[in-house]
Amino acid sequence: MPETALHSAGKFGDVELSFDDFKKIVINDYRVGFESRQASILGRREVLTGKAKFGIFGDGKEVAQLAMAKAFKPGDWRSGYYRDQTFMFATGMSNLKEFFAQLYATPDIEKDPASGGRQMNCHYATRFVNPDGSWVNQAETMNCASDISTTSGHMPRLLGLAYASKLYRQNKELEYLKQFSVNGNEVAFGTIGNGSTSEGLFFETFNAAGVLQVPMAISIWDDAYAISVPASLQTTKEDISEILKGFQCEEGTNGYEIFKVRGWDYVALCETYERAISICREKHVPVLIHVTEMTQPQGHSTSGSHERYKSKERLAWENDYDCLVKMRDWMISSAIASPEELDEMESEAKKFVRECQREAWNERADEIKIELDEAALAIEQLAHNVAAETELTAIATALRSVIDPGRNDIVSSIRKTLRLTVKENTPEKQALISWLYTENEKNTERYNSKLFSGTPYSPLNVPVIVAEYEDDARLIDGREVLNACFDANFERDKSIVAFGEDVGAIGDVNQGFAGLQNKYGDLRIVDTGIREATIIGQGMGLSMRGLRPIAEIQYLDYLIYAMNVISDDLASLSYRTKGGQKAPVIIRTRGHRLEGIWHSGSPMGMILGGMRGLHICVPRNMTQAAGMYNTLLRGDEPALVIECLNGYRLKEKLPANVGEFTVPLGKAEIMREGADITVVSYGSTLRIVMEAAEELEKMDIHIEVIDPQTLYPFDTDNICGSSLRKTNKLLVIDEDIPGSGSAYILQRILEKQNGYYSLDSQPKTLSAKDHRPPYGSDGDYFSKPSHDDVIEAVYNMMSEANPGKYPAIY
Ligand SMILES: Cc1ncc(C[n+]2csc(CCOP(=O)(O)OP(=O)(O)O)c2C)c(N)n1
Ligand SMILES: [Mg+2]
Repeated sequence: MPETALHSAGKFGDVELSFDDFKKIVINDYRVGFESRQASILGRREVLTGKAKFGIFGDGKEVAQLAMAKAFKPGDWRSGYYRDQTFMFATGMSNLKEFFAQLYATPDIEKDPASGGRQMNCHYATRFVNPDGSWVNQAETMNCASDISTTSGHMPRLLGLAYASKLYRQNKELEYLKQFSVNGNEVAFGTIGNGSTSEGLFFETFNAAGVLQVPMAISIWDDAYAISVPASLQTTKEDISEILKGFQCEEGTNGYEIFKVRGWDYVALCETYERAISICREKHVPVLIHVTEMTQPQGHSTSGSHERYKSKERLAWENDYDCLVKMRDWMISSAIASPEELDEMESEAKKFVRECQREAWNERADEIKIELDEAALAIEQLAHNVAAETELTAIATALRSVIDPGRNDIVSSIRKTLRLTVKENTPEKQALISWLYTENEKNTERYNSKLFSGTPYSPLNVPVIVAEYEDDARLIDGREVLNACFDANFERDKSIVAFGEDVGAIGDVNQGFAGLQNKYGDLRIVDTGIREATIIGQGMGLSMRGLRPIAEIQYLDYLIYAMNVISDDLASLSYRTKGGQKAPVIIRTRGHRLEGIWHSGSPMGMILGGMRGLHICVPRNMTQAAGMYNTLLRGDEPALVIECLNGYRLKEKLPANVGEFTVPLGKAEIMREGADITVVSYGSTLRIVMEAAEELEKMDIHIEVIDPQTLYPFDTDNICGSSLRKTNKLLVIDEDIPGSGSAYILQRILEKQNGYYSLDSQPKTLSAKDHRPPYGSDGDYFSKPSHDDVIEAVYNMMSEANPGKYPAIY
């Protein structure tokens, strides 16, 4: 096993301790570690006996986490993965009862504050949004960003959490934000498994933090495996800190301090963490702590057993080098505790863990039992007066005899009962239906709520302020409207920052930020490397710590490089914490149509399918975009704004209140009235539709053009559905592939807005071709909806309805 220490370890703690105090600390540490191990063992048993569905635990990783917890202070952050229960217990950010409540999927934030029963076990979070939507004082609390299951997916946000401390330390204008930082003295702690360092997100984050020099401390828990795949197939030289040596700071360079330490060596671990974290905290130098020789006493998870793929020798080694066994041996040989003392403490700890487990189980089971009894009784009462008495009695009996029942058993039994009594109508049945409605409401809150934070600070509650124009308002390039909007907002709110590729010195590739870095400084408007995933992570982390980032993705086509972070982490944050965390980052990008295969994308279907949990804004011009930024920067929910790539040089009038007027989200606008066909379009195609409308007018066809402006939320006042009541015909035009963004719009209008009932002909869509558009004007013409395509699509619908008046063109 590798064991070279790149840094020799320092002394144990700053404060001089008596041997008795020292003993107490160590014994307490061991107790926390031992309880954590018991929780893993018991947790696994609960899954194998069917009380919980899946289990993944931190056994074999306890001792390093005890050491890490010693270096963790109020104000600090953790962004980690599913092995960290010991750290969470040791810091007090979680406890055994919450551990079991989550294992049992208890849908209650009092019992599982991390996720309200939504996440698998060992997925941690602290709650930093109060129920009224305000922030808790993060400078005083220990903070844990919500875990996700996708390995390494939590790395990009770690960068942002660390970067916030850099901004809080270096930008004196932020001193008023006292509840988020004390002079940037916080460290963002990351943990990751050895196997997961093979992911691109790990390397992207690692490099970016080295460039930015932020207080980020990454611990790699190295157990030499990633499920069944050994280090030889994961990591060059089978040693991650060895290959990252080039990142080591040298005289006069930026970079990392890199440490390597064995996962069973309590003393070395405490010394290493103390030393590493003080460098990180004081100097804002990122550190890597590679913890080797870790084990997995129970294997990877409850899904399989490691005996299948680990050799006998490896398994024997894991037994011998179990970190708790080694710590125990060391405590005895150093006269810290006798075997008898430890035996006694261990047996008490076992009892305590068992009690916590029972309480967590009983609290959940008792609640369900009450509901189940009510439901079964209501079914039995209904059974007496209906034809299907025997079947209903059987349903009630079956429900009462379910072992470890869930709410699905209850609700499903009621729904089946209602199907069997579809032709009956008795007071008992009405009672059952109303019971179901009441429970459904509670279950919706338990299982379906908080996709968005939905607080009083939501952008949906931002007051509408209309754009005002002076009589002699200047006609300027669209990009200048945006530039004026950003300028006003940067002036107004010191917590706003913007960053991305080419955003700083040149003010973005289309000059929306031109001149603003000079005016507001390079802590507020700044260039980044080419690293889309961590640009989003950077935004996420900053926004979780009270700053207002605009994270720029240079072109919409490159959003794919950040989709994993946006979809897995950002979009699910509010939902998976049941509103306990929020990250109001604004993602700015530009797209739809310019040139060639990778600069003309309009993958709205991908976005709508993968980013539920963000507002999706598709402004038709830069003035509307500015109004949306004004709204979003005053709200507290994440959003994507897609500017029209071909619109920056088109002339627009400058509103007098360019930094103040707001465009409300979800409000569609009728761009042109007409009685023949409702045409719904957005973004770059909208202009083509408006031009086509002129020519169609000459052909005696009057289209009503509607711009939904935002795709999520979509037309909350049913403007599209109402328009259909007049025109009875619907055409949706966009430049995504067929059946993608346009299919979503159809679903909203036909199903949600009941538009189907107003139609007198088949609803149609006009989209781009199935492939991406080739380079050049011809490529565009033959791939994306053109002026001609729009006219013909509209005309053909009219022709189909009235061929006499509108004969086929060709
Ligand atoms: C992106 C992604 N790919 C694959 C998985 C499936 N998976 C879950 S854990 C795991 C192994 C992780 O190994 P390692 O990083 O070494 O952590 P360990 O479990 O050994 O502590 C894999 C492949 C996942 N959750 N996410
Ligand atoms: Mg591993």
